[in-house]
Amino acid sequence: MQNEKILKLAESIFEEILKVDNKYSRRILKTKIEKRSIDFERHINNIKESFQYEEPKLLIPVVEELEKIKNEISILSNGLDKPFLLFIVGVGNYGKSTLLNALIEKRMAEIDALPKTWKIDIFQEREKHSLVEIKYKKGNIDHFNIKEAKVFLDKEEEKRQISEMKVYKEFEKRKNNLDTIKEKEELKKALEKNLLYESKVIEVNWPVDSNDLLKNFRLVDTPGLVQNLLGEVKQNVNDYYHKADGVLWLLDATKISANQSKEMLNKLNKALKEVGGRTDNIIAVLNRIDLIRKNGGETAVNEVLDNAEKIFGSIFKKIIPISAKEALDGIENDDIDLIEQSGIKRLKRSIKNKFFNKAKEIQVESKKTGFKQISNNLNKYISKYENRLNKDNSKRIQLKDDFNNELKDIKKELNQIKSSFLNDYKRKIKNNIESKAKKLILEDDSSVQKFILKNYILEEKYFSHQVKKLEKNINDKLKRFSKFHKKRSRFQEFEHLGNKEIFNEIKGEIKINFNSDFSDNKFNVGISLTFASTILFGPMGLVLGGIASYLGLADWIFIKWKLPKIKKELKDKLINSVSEIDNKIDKQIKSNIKKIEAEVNDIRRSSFSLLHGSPDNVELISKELSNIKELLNANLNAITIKEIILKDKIYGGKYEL
Ligand SMILES: Nc1nc2c(ncn2[C@@H]2O[C@H](COP(=O)(O)OP(=O)(O)OP(=O)(O)O)[C@@H](O)[C@H]2O)c(=O)[nH]1
Ligand SMILES: [Mg+2]
Repeated sequence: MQNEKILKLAESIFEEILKVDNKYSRRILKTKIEKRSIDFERHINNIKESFQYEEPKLLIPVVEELEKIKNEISILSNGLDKPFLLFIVGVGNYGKSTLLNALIEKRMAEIDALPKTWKIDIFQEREKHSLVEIKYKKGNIDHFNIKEAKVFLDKEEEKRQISEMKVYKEFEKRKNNLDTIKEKEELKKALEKNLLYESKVIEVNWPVDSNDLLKNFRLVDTPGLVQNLLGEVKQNVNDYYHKADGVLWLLDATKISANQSKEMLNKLNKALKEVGGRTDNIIAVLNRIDLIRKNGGETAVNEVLDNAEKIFGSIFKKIIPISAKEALDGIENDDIDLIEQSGIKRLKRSIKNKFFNKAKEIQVESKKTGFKQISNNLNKYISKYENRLNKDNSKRIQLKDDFNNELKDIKKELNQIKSSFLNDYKRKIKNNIESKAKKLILEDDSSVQKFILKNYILEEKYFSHQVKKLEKNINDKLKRFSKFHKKRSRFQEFEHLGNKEIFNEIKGEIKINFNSDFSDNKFNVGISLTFASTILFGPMGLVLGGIASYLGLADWIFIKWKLPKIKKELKDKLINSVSEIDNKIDKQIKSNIKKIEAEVNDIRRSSFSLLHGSPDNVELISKELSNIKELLNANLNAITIKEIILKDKIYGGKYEL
């Protein structure tokens, strides 16, 4: 009891220390994030090492995403040493870029430009040099001068747009050949995956001449609602919001309408929820106030502001009305009155008041939230892949079991078919020998003998026909079996699109082209050939040679003494031949089945490997993914007394306060 009390007291004292000394908590947070980043990398490398020689189509993007996130985590942690990162966010084209330009006092962010979703642009105080810094997903960095950077980024954007167009065109061209919505969705995904240009750039840092604000803040322009060519409206805020220390949330004054208040609030709540629901680091900005003023003067301005506060007051404590356009125009034309009227000064004051004094504290909190958000997103991403991996892996095991069982069954079935045919044949021929051998030996013309043997005893024509039927039956069964198992054993990235012809056409999509109808194999158990050579032209025929020497003997001796011998000879030959045939056919069936077995096993294994890497590594990959999830989920909160006591254990003894 006593101990617990002391522990609690110490803990609360420590929390106090953390509150007082921000630097301290930043260091702890940094150390924690960095340590996690190292572990993270180790797990990623373990996964990567498992598929050195393969390029598993579904796993590679996971690894790439993990690497990107690892890089983002380190950007996040490094951000703790940098000026406060202020994002300008808004779900429509409400003037974000215009406001950014007004705040940096220079027209740098493009106004009325197509929003770019694939990177974030950070505007910050010019340091020693004025080079633009471009950061890539993998963590590497390039430096360009402003002109070069613009050319480079424009090219990236152009590639993106051309590829979007391509996706759109291909989709339009192919969609009508598909029946279900799922197929269409998969086609979209397949086309995007194969044709969409993904820039490697994730962040661009633009150097700007310093001003009051930029001494302490870095500003970020973001795209608003984005509608892509396939008609999907996407709000990508979630992709970058975790990076923000603070946010200017733009609202459009011309869109504030008291009778749509519920709808507007719901929309905003939805957007906020997507970015973690945090509002304490947001300043709400009501833009385009000049248009309201122009139409209705100050009364209208006050009314709109009142309405905005009524609608959003539960979320934003304060809403600041401005005209970004007037601010920018004022700055560019040195029009002090216009600047004054625009409201930008008040906004700047609010930014300073809200963020400046507590900047470091807010930053620590924001980075923690950011880390949580990254973790949540990545968790979802990993879980989605894990589900697919588990599903495919169980399917693989099930397929293998099923196939092995069915192999036994088909072997048995073919064996039965073959045996029953040969048994019937034996019985029938034995009867023929019994009833017709006499006729054979009473004939002295060898060509007639041959005729009798062929047509009456061996019933050559009839059995040739029967054998052909048998052969076809067995071949067909093998073919069907092979086709069925090859087809179902193949794993495919896009399950619904299946083997649709349309999909195979997508360039570069299928590297190993499994024959699409799986009927390449011509099975041949070679029964008719084996049969003909062994029975019809073989040993049975040789018996005829022996018959000739009996000629000339008295009929009664011949019949009484020789006939049984001939019969026995024929029957023996028959039994031998049939068992020889039996063996030969058996061998043929077995070798065909073995071939099917090898092919099916190969299709199952290699198509699985194409998606997930070798089946032997599934366990390792699952383990590493859950390690990563665990790492992400672990609490990042400020250090607790427990952690201090156990610091050697937790930080491997290297941790220093
Ligand atoms: N009247 C008026 N127009 C504005 C104001 N702010 C921006 N605009 C205009 O609104 C249009 C869109 O402005 P942007 O700054 O490009 O808007 P954005 O939010 O960056 O848009 P996206 O990047 O497309 O999401 C431009 O034509 C601006 O001139 C304002 O305060 N008043
Ligand atoms: Mg913009």
